[in-house]
Amino acid sequence: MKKRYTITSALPYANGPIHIGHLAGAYIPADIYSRYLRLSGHDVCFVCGSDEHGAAIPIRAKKEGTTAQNIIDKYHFIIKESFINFGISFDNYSRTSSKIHHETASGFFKDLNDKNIFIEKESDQLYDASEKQFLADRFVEGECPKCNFDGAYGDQCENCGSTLNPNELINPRSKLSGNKPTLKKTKHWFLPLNNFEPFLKEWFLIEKKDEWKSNVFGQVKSWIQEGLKPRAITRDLDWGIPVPIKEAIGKVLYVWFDAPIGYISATKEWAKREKIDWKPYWQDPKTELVHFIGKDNIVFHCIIFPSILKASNKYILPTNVPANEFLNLEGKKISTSKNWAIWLHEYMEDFPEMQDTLRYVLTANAPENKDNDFTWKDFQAKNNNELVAILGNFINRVVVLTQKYYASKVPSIGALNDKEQDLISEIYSFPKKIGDSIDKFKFREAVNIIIDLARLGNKYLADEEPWKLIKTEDSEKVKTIMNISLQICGVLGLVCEPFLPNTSEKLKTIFNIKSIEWSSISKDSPIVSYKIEKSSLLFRKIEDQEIELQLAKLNESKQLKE
Ligand code: B3M
Ligand code: ZN
Repeated sequence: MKKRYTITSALPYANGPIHIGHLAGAYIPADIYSRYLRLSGHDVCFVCGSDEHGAAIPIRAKKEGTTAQNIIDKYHFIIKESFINFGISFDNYSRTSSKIHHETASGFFKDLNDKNIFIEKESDQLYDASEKQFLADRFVEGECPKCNFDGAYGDQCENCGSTLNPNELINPRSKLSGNKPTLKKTKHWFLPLNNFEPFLKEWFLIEKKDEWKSNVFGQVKSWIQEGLKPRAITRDLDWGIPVPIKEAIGKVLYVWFDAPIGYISATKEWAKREKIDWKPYWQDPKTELVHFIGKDNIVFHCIIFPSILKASNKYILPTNVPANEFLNLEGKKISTSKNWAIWLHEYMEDFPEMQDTLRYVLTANAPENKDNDFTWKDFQAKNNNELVAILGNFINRVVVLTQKYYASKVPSIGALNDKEQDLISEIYSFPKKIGDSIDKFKFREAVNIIIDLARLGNKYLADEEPWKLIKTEDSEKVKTIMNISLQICGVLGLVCEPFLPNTSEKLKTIFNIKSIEWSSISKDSPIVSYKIEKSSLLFRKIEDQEIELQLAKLNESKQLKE
């Protein structure tokens, strides 16, 4: 049955470029999923955009001696370009500084305020007297009350993942001046999450129990069971979306209130461009809403945003939030501040034309259920031993033999014996197997199945030895062997599209085939053309030297920061 899907990837903060951890966590899986659903004939809207509010942006501006506006303008385009380079097929990549987003987010606030959902409260907040500024979220740092990590932010500890209130930090210090903050009274609007507990228990704990990934379910369950507290959704800041009521002049919406609404704004912007109605994508209960995020964003997507959507009374709730764990790099946590990262724009310079290799490695090694490690050695091994030696090698052999024996014309298939009949059935069972894994968000498993199909092809050629047979009186049989091998290449070309889009394009050109709907890939209409084209290089070997260079670069850039 054809369905409508709204798919989102976490909005990256426009305060720096993006690295492999981002790509592995929220963008590649979402892209695989979206491409697969489109190929399956579903109606898909896949959106994202830059998150341009929040404290991190003015802090970065201060550090670089520039304005917040300059920061977002610079990084929005750098990030957008990285996504284009790596083939992330967003239907729209928007930004939260857009007019449509300001209107949409203010509209949500006004609507919920009119419905008396919020509570207003005066409280003591950390204040930097020398900078004359309240210190929420990332403006303040200190020791985490839960794990004692000294470097927790006012809203979250990145070491243990706890969500925090700035007042809970031990020995807080201002990120603006380094001074010890004082306390000052201020009024804020709160979302009383405690009121949403019955809803969350019903919707989440009961309905989602068996469907969601266990790492996500476990985290959300423990938050709900610990008991939820009201959460401030306004801030005393001069960067953000002004709170649209007169009692709150000078205050802005909390970035985590407006950012997820950015998914809706991005959909509106897209629908306007496409001249279609955006509403079914967010308001039709038959639409599936799927959020792809990293594990540090779980609470916002599984508790806070669903509560906001529920309160609005018009919107659908997420069908699933297949959050990933973290990707480490060479055994250590990826860190922007320590420059322990592989930046996508730098990867592009060192490995041009090798985007699919990185997509492949990050998928085969995705931190789906637990944190995982990226190492340059493993990157090299996966490229050389899997993409080059298995997939590339099989394709190359088939192309070369077809050229040599049949001048690039596809030979016709003869009468099939039982073994060959079984083989054909097996080949055409792959798309379904791969699709089933994607449906379950098991992208590692899915990409491994693709390599298995290429393995099957290599084994077939090794077993049949057409290069020997061609010299005997059985040479007619070689036609069948090559025809079947060409069908394997054709199926590979189609099923690798969600994972390796560039490779898929090349394979479709070489084998003269067109994309067809995923479920129509069947032995009844064999995936072969009447001739093949000249081959282009699919994958190249990565030398030891290149890897040593990358390792040296990583250690060097880290030392520069220290
Ligand atoms: N910008 C946080 C992050 O990059 C945030 C995601 C927003 S998703 C609505 O971790
Ligand atoms: Zn902690």
